[in-house]
Amino acid sequence: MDAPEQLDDARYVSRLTRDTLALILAGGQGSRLFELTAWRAKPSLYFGGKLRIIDFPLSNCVNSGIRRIGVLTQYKAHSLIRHLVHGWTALRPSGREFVEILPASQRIGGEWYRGTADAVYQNLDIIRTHKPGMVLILAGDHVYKMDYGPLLAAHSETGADMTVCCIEVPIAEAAGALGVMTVDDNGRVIAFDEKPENPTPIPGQTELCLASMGNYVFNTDFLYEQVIKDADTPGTSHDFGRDIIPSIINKYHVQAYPFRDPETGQQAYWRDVGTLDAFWDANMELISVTPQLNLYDDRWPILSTQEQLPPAKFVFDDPDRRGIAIQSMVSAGCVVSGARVSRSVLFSNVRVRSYSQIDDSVILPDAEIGRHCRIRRAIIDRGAVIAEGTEIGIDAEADRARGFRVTKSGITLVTPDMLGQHLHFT
Ligand code: ADQ
Ligand code: ADP
Repeated sequence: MDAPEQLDDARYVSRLTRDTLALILAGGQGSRLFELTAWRAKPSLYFGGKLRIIDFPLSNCVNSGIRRIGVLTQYKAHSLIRHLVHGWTALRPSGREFVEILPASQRIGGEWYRGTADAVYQNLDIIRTHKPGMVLILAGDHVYKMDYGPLLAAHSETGADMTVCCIEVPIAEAAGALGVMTVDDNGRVIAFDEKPENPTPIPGQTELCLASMGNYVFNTDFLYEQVIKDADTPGTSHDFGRDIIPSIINKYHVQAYPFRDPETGQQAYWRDVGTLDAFWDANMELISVTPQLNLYDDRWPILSTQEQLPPAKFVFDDPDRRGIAIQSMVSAGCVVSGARVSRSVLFSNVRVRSYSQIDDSVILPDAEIGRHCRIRRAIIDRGAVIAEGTEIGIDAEADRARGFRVTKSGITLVTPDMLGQHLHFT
């Protein structure tokens, strides 16, 4: 018979979540999002009408019972830090419960974070003060709902030194974009290639490979050893996927944890909104009748910081000027007056004026659409003021000629910079 103390450890996931420190890596650039990340880091990108991408890993932590969280920031962090300070860092801060911002600040030597492993290395003294039993390292730039409890339980049960979360993805999607692994019959990682051009398929499958989600569990002492060793190794890029995982799989126990939908056991929802098309698609998916990502599930709420705003308003004062939105998500503070919005996502405080029509578009907060505009298949960035009579997404060549960015699949991005406008803060 096990001693009661041991039984507790084995049985209660909450023991593990309480003993874990989560570090969310939020310093990445997101260069394939072009002007949408010209002034903000990818984790700070807006998503789903009310949220920012960082709200997903943060909410996942809180919902999983992990209440000690550090967010590592670097690239264009102003909007991200503002969001964290307004909403997250105020969450009952205490020694056992906090969201702490860990910006690159040349705390060791004169370098900014040289890579993901270096970002952790440069905060080792801070991590040590929290004395976690395990460290959960999370990418800050993916949209998904995941209970990290079963992951920590699996890590602890397999006795691994490190566990890598993985998901089955089409080979074409992973090629050059994601870390790809091969596992043995026990789920132990036996090969790992960072962003290979020709990913190794899952045995017996030709189309799918096992990709890393960029989420890792480490036993704390093992993490310390590895990042210290990496910091002193010449020629490394100080990256978990590129350097650390490939260097340890033969010597240590690295386990894969397949992320599946807990209810169906099938492929879970996980999106890397790394391109403008993926960003547009992922937002558009939400307006379908039953999207795979349910934002209305109060058992797993995605928390965020919200301004106090009045309700969305639809002004309909004359049969020619019907202010309506159909098959759309419209956030608080919006006013759709005498205009028609369909299959679109309107973030907070958007104004749409009379005789305009918006279809299949994602309109970020504070944008203003003047009268007689026609907008389709577009992303309008925060605060952009679209002048009366503007057409966007109708003629790609005309859009490009005006300096807008049109993707291969025909999504048009318009930002305040492209319109020669300076952001004003509301
Ligand atoms: P990428 O996402 O391409 O691949 P990377 O650019 O290192 O890897 O970003 C990982 C995370 O760290 C992101 O959330 C990013 O914001 C953040 N980040 C990047 N550089 C940082 C820095 N200097 N300081 C702080 N944070 C930083 C990784 C893995 C792959 C895996 C994919 C899944 O390397 O193996 O498949 O994530 O998307
Ligand atoms: P978000 O919309 O993500 O909240 P912010 O509006 O907070 O982003 O802007 C992010 C940062 O980028 C701020 O520091 C802001 O001053 C800066 N910024 C945005 N647009 C411009 C611009 N055109 N020129 C200079 N700085 C800009």
